[in-house]
Amino acid sequence: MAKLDILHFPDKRLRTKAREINNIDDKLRSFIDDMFETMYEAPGIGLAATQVNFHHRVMVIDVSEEKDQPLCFINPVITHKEGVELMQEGCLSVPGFYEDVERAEAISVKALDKQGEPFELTTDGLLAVCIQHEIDHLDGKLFVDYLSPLKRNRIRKKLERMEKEFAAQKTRANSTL
Ligand code: GNR
Ligand code: NI
Repeated sequence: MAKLDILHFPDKRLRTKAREINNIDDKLRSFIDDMFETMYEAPGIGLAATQVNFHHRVMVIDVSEEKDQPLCFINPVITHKEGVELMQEGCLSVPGFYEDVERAEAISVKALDKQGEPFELTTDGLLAVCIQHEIDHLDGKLFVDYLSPLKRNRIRKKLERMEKEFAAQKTRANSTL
């Protein structure tokens, strides 16, 4: 098992459209285990492969209180949407920012599980929001895209500044080794 590095907005790689997966093998399953480890450690309730620079359609979610209900979706497709709902969202690729986003209130989604078995799920609430958020990642989309350009640019500038500060700190740490 290994913890993976998470890309941060405005990294261009987060804009990549992920490809369909047509081969579900042990190598992919081991990568999925790494995704779960990365998500639980973060901690987050979901993680899309795009966020860890793997541009294939796979995502993991666990919205349970006890963190004992792991869900894995391969090639997820939303087959039905109903209603609208506003929910405050955050994202591991946009650390420290939380904003209201409008999403479908209830959805049905079909996907393949880790064994390659097809399943379909109808849900609402946080799980429905999270599924829509993760599928957006696989399409190169982020929750900040739903905000005004003004808000999005403010977030981008703050994160760019933090990233620079972080890089400078790493350089200082290395030069004292
Ligand atoms: O951990 C996360 N919390 C969250 C809260 C509200 C709506 C969506 C999310 S997903 C996020 C983890 C993440 O960035 N997944 O891509
Ligand atoms: Ni996210």
